[in-house]
Amino acid sequence: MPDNAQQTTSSGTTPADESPTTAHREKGPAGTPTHPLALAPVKSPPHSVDGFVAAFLGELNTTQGVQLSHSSINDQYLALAGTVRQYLMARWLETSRKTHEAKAKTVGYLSAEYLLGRQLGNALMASDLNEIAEKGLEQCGIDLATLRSQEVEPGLGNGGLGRLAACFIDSLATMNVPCIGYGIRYEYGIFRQTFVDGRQVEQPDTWLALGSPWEFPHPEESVQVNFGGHTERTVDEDGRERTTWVPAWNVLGVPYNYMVPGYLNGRVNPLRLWSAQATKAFDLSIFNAGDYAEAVRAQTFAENISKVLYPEDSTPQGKELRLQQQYFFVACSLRDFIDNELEEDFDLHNLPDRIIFQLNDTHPVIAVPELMRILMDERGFEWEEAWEVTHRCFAYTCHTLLPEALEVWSTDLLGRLLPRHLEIIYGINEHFLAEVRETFPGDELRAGRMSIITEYPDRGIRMAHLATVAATKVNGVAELHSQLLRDKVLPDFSALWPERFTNVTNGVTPRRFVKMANPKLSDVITDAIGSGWVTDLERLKELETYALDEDFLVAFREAKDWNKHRLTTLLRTRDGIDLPDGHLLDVMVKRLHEYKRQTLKLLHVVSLYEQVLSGKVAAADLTPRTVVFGAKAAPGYRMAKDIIHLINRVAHTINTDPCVEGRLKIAFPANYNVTLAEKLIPAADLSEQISLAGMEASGTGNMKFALNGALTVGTDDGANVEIRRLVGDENFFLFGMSEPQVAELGAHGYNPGEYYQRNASIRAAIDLINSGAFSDGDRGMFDSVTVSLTHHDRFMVLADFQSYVDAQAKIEEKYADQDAWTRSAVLNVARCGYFSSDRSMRDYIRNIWHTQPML
Ligand code: NBG
Repeated sequence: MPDNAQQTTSSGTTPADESPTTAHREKGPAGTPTHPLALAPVKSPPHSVDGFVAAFLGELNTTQGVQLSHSSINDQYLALAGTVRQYLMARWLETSRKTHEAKAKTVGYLSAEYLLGRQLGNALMASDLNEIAEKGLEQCGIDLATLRSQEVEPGLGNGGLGRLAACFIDSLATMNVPCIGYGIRYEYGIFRQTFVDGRQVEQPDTWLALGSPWEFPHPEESVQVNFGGHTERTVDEDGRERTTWVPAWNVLGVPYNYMVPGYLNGRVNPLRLWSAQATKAFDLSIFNAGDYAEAVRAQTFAENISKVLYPEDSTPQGKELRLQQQYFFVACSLRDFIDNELEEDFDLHNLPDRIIFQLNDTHPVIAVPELMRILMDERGFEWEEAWEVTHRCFAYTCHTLLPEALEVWSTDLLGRLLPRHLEIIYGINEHFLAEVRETFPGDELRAGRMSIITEYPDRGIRMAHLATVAATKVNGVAELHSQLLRDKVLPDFSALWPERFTNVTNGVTPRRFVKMANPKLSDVITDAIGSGWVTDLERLKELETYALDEDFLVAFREAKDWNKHRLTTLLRTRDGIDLPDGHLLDVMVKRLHEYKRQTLKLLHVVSLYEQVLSGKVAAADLTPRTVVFGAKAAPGYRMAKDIIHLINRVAHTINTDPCVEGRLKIAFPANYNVTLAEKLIPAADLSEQISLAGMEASGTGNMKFALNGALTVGTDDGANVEIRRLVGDENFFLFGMSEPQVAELGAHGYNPGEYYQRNASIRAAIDLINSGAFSDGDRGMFDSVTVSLTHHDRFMVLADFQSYVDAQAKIEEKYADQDAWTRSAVLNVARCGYFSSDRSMRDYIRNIWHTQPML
């Protein structure tokens, strides 16, 4: 806590004599407008080239303060964004008015991450402005594509979990479902990755540096968030015991609203991201005493809360700041919903009729005790009443199976930061364990296993248990994952409450990841079956008959070639990488993690190379192949960084060795992000989804590839299982152990050394790495990786190696028959309509949220 932090009252208001820096928004109409224009609906500029140009020039002149002739590209980009905003604005205001009027039940999506990707393209598409903008800008001598590439994407997430949140809010807007996305406006998003001598170096992501035209700050709607202090018991006028939290310090949460436009449907939902500020931006007393540095320190302390996204996605970082972030954004969000979205006299007993908060993993779970606190301490609810409401207001999605990724907060830390919440969590646990003991009398071992509190290694709160106890529904993100969640991660809970557990298989938005990312394929599809698939993806089924239509296959292949060409151009300018023509484009893009097994892909490449070096195979007999990697490693994850280094060193050696020139290449463009994904995925022939079975909760990249006409080589893991079932065995390359086989091997003791000894290709590939062939003769450089693979690898790479190599041989055989390959690719597209996030949203609505689309 900063020394000069401000004491606050428990109700979250600033004491009157310390004038707040912000004031709450007045409720209700600001006054009675008399001017007729103020009464008329908000107008968009005309939907025409002229209307667009006028609005654009207006933005340039009045917002950017420049003339076209003297404008920079950034000016033009900002003016274009401003223009598109003008078109969306009327719809946004109208959506908000209608939603309030209808008192519709809203989805409050609570997520610490939103990996949004660039906004401009999506906004243009959603408001049907692409052509108009292109023509209008052309008349001003401006190229739309240049302005598009000026945008720095908001990378406010690490990987799949954050991107899923972005897909879900897109779908809800498109389906006309009221939703507020709540999250954090990180000043620095996911780091920018560069490579120096093949090693990952992280640069800060200064995504706000050139201005952020998509956000609307509302400092006047700031919310105060309290931390620290202690609790006091008092007796109220009715003689009931009450608890008051007397916090020690506070910060302000400033909301920044983002538009989430539905696709061509007139709806624009809000995404509300919170930014932390010092309660008093400038502490006058300290300043007057001459301690300017101390005043600024207090400010920095507060602003740190929303400063950076934690660059982790599957291991918790027991960092106090992270817990501060979590509480910060949910406290802001609950207060915002209750104070600003509900009527003033709203009876909070009915809160579940108006909101369902979806907990995106455990990061927002502290919202549970926060709602209990609000209801009991601020609104006078009794425990049972408060619990009844709280329970019905939350649902929880788990996104992992890795035990180390399940968050546990030490009670010391939590008690210091949020003393009242810790008391409430203890209370929840007490009530919960009473229920367990009633259902399973005498089973103390079970009670211990289920307790929200763990005693080992230190006393801590198991956030997944808290979430499961609180939520109306708990879901995994693919069928296999949901089953393992029930059977292996939370079996005692599913025995107690079987009906609470459900599955919702993930999905991806077809707007961004097919229509926008792959315009050529989209045209081919639309020419064949009409444009309805964009919002009704199951209609892709109608493409099945086209898998035998020669003209269609040609058009389909042309689209793929066009995408490859586009990627080639991009990588040449972006990274100085040359993609050879005519190669099988074999793509593995995702976070770098041992369980995802980038090393398996790399060993395959090393093995191919070794066979040529040793003369076992003639280079001319290799299927020409370029393997593309894209991956960031969490900065503190040593092994992941070593693997990146190894990939880059192998790439350097192979790419410069004439003996495999034109046959084998590795491309590893740095800084894989949504923007790059949109170019890479449509170009891919082969999608690598090769995690150890039972480790990848779902995967969503796998869906994007299949929908863009790549064939998958994959294990029976996550959503791969469902993809394979839908596309058919003959259109999917399955390899490796199944989850039960993995479990069995684990139970018997996995001994990678045996595989190394028995399998000559494995031995040759590993030995080649150990020989220093990729490290200028330095034999020890990659010991960390090879020792792990051959001695104690939790993710059993060597056990699946031979099966993977066999699958690759089948892939090459099929690829040699381009017609057969293309037919399979078409069938992948045709049969993957299920993986639209619109379908995921329908599942959530039907089984979990019980909300309604608005008419
Ligand atoms: C990730 C899983 C993926 C899954 C996404 C979205 C986390 C903690 N989990 O398999 O690893 O597709 O969540 O559900 O980021």
